[in-house]
Amino acid sequence: MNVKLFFQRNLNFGKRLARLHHSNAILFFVLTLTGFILFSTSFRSLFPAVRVMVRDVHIWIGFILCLPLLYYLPKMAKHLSTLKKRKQNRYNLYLVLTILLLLIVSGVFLTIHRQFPPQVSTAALFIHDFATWFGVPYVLYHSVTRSMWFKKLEKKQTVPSKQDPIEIDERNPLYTRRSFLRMTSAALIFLAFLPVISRWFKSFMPAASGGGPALNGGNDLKPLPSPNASSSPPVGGGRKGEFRYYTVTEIPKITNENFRFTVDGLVKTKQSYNWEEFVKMHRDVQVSDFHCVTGWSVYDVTWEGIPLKKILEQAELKESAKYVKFYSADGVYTDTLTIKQAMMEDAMVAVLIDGKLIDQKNGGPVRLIVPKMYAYKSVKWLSRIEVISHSHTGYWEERGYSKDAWVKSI
Ligand SMILES: Nc1nc2c(c(=O)[nH]1)N[C@H]1C(S)=C(S)[C@@H](COP(=O)(O)O)O[C@H]1N2
Ligand SMILES: [Mo]
Repeated sequence: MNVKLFFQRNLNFGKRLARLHHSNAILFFVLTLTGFILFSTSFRSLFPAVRVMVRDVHIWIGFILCLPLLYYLPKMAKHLSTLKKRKQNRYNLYLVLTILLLLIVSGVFLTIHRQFPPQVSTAALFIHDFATWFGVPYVLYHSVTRSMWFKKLEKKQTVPSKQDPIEIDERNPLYTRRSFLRMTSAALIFLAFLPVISRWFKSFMPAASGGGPALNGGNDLKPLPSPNASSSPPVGGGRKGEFRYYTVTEIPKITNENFRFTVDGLVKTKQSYNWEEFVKMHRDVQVSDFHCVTGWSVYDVTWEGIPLKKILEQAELKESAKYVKFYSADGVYTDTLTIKQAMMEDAMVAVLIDGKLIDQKNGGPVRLIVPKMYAYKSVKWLSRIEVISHSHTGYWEERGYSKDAWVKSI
């Protein structure tokens, strides 16, 4: 082939790749941004109304990002042939493609995770997180070190003259300046991500708590309930996985003064307990899994508390009773179950987790758990149960979450 033509073609090919690379970079940036927003717990309370929209945008951009990739893949062999002598660039390419593939495949599974038992989303979320914590800093490093600004910084004062070809070897000051700048950027980016990455790693370590006296969990209540024998040590062997603590308000602090637990509405005998009375109620122990609809789960949690069924039976439902509405002491969060759902054996007003008083940030001292449903049904800082005749739309359902909260079982 004509040599000139060959170079001409390769040049065009290169230009097209560069353009592709550019649009991908923008999409990747928006994906990273929406991804962090979804991951952030403070965003839930700041802009709860747009949470579901941000999720959909994230998913759609993920799909759109597949298009340039599909366009690129058939041309990959050709691209690789232009990188024959550039080992570094080739490795970079393999690494970026692997990260993208992991993110896309796990992202697809996270999008449709409700079709599968929770173990699928546990695995998919792990891969999605892993690829993010390694991929995003890497891509960031890549874009910083290849930016015009950085290139200028590298060449500052060291370029002898425009005509001289720059020889890069270990004795050239440009080389040391360059590696110094690159190492510094790598270190800075790594440091910036260290807190999240280490927190993520820690979430896979066994819970540090174990043994010792029951703590007050951040709230201020006396007396502390003494755990059942099967609760401490927990029959479930201790929970596996970490909760991601969510709230849509300031975390309420519960004390003997402000604690109230009431059951009212369409019941024959209204119930109202202060803390001293509440801790005297008979509690059962159960081991169950806890699933958030965003994909994370905590397995084998040993809960101790009062079965919801018992509480409702004690209050005696009126004929007109159809739904049960749950109120949080945060003053904002609510959700509902039908009477039939509320009568499920494992729906529980929980007080202890793995033999300890439930942490304040975990919804303590008293939270609802509905193991067969996604945890947005499990109202934290539960303070009131109202039996009603009309349906009520819960906090997150009001903001786009599905009314069907059932978790698919194996
Ligand atoms: N009061 C209140 N209850 C709540 C929430 C909340 O924000 N406020 N979030 C729900 C959601 S979506 C989940 S996944 C679980 C999270 O429980 P955790 O924060 O103890 O992990 O609580 C549920 N109950
Ligand atoms: Mo959730």
